[in-house]
Amino acid sequence: MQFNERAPDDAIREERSGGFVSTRSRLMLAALAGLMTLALSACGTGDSSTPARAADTDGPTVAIEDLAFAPETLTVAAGDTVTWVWKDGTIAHDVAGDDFQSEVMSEGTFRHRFDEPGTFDYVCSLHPNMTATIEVAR
Ligand SMILES: [Cu+2]
Repeated sequence: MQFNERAPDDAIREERSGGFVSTRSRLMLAALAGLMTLALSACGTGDSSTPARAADTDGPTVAIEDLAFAPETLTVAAGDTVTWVWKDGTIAHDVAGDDFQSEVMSEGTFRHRFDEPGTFDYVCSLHPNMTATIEVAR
């Protein structure tokens, strides 16, 4: 009777009051299991159709690795906070824009909120060929 342990209590009670034929019970349990699977997959679909919620939680991110910013161009919405994550071992970098500037460092993160729509170019001041852009959409 292992399947009983996995069924909700309500389902078990219903089964016991309504029937006594074990085959019928098993069929109903199978049907219940099918419904639960459907419900679970419906939930999964709902989650994946709302990526904006996950983005709100985690925020847009730029990795600093291999002497480059990745992605080189990142598009965000006005009001988004971008997080740069240092992932280049012991190589030090910074994030230098017109109105945002991180420390020179080799680990950790830097965050800046972009309130105004526009195109914001920035570089690493230690490696001027490390150029990248934040595009802030409306
Ligand atoms: Cu650099």
